[in-house]
Amino acid sequence: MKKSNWDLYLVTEAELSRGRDSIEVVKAAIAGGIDAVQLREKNMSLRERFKLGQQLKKICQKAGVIFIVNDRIDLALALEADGVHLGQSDLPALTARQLLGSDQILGISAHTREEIAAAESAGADYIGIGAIFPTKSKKLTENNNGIGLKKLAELKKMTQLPVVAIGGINESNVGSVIKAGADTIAVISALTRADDIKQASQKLKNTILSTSSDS
Ligand code: 3NM
Repeated sequence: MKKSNWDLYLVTEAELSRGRDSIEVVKAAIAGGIDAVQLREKNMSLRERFKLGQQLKKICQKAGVIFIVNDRIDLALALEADGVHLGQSDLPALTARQLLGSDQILGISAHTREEIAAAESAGADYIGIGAIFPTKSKKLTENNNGIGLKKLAELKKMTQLPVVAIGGINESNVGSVIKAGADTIAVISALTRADDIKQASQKLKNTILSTSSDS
């Protein structure tokens, strides 16, 4: 993936952060070693996300952490983010790539061989796969139990691109997700709901690194 290897990717959601704002959450998670941040905040207006994004981008940039915007290519461009993450109901990946140019990171959520192939040919930099396990952080449209590790491993074999796994991942199951083939782990609640976000980030990252070096 562009701009270094990512192990741990925090997706922000202030409503799931136990009263803490996403700036506090991101700062603590950066202190704990996360590699990338995605501005999500589904319940904020575009203007609110823009204002928060301006601050998060500065914090990430200073720390050398990748800053990605979820869903909205216009917001990613306005914030001069490092990239954008799009789902299958957002603007098409090819359009996003044309708007971004070649230097920015384009992440695409994909669930099938066809979606992975389309993302690849549009110039995606990584494939997002989820939800791996049940999650309360997002209403799942398909399998409420998550796709599971076997399906993750199958999808991983269909692409040369780095795979970012998301959905219900925490300290106790992250090793199995890495072993199933995930290159990067994305989480909301494992960090946003942690008592000590810095410590939780350190632990999760260490488990990812030690599992990766074993396999
Ligand atoms: N996307 P948690 S699952 C934001 O399946 C998101 O694409 C998913 O939150 C997908 O780490 C999900 O708390 C929620 O389970 C991730």
